[in-house]
Amino acid sequence: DRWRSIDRFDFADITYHRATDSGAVRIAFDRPAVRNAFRPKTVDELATALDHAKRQTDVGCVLLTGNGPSPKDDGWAFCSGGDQSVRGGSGYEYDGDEGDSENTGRLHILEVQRAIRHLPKPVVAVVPGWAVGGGHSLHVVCDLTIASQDHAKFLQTDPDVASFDGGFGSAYLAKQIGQKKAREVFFLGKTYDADEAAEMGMVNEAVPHDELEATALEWADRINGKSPTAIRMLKYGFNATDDGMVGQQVFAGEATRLAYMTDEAQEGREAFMDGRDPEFEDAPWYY
Ligand code: 1HA
Repeated sequence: DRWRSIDRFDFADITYHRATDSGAVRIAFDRPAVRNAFRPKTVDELATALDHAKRQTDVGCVLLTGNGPSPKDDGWAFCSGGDQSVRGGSGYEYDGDEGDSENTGRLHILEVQRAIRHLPKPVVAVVPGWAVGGGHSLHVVCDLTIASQDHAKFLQTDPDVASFDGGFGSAYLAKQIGQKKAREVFFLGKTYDADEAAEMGMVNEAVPHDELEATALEWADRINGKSPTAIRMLKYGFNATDDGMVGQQVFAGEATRLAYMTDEAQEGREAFMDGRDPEFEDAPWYY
């Protein structure tokens, strides 16, 4: 009862909730029978929910998780990556007439990775069970990860199914846990529990399963208690060194927003609108 459903989107593959008493939203994969594998429709819905969450100026934290347990065998999952049953010749395909009219194979979970990366607020991966393949990469790209000590399992199967996330899923993982360990994750395909993943540095905290969501909400509350501008600038600052010109662009965009709030910026705009030369004499050259 700390959550109310956001029903306006009529999602089928995810659930989307807003905390009743804080600025947190909860986006959850809702395909527990297939360990929360994503198909193109799932990815579209995720993108829509993330975009909505981005636009809520009173929301400071997104919790990304997986619903469970599975009705089949009570198994828990965060996400098991791309749904292999709809993988076609060039990517993951819509069934029936949903989605693209051309219905080319899609790999647009990468767009969701970028949405998470660029979201102007922290995204916390809340991992109740399996985080596998493209699901593992999603937790990697999230700002923080909290995992169930009882059920969370981290596994990279990409090379088993002839797939590879050569971007955030591997290269950014190496920044988190080191090159040797990241190569072990992909090349050996071992399974790690929450405590091992925390020890490696790709999970922030392992907690008992029944404390997982409460702890995640507590983290969201902590984040929501901080300065939105400071958190946003920090997130983009952390990203910038790894994101090249795009990282600089995103960070600089926020600097531009701050600059727009100054008297100088008002004067620049007003001078143009008045058809006169701008007067910046009163603007200090800060040092
Ligand atoms: O790498 C990428 C990409 C890279 C670049 C750009 C885009 C990318 C997009 C996607 C991906 C990928 O995600 S590739 C990696 C795809 N995922 C996998 O290879 C994981 C496949 N699943 C498993 O290895 C295992 O199922 C598991 C470790 C997650 C769980 O094992 P467990 O607990 O023994 O359960 P299991 O019995 O295997 O699974 C339960 C049910 O869920 C099974 O169905 P059932 O027999 O009950 O009918 C199983 O088939 C189904 N299932 C699990 N994972 C998937 C799945 N069905 C479809 N796709 C899945 N990924």
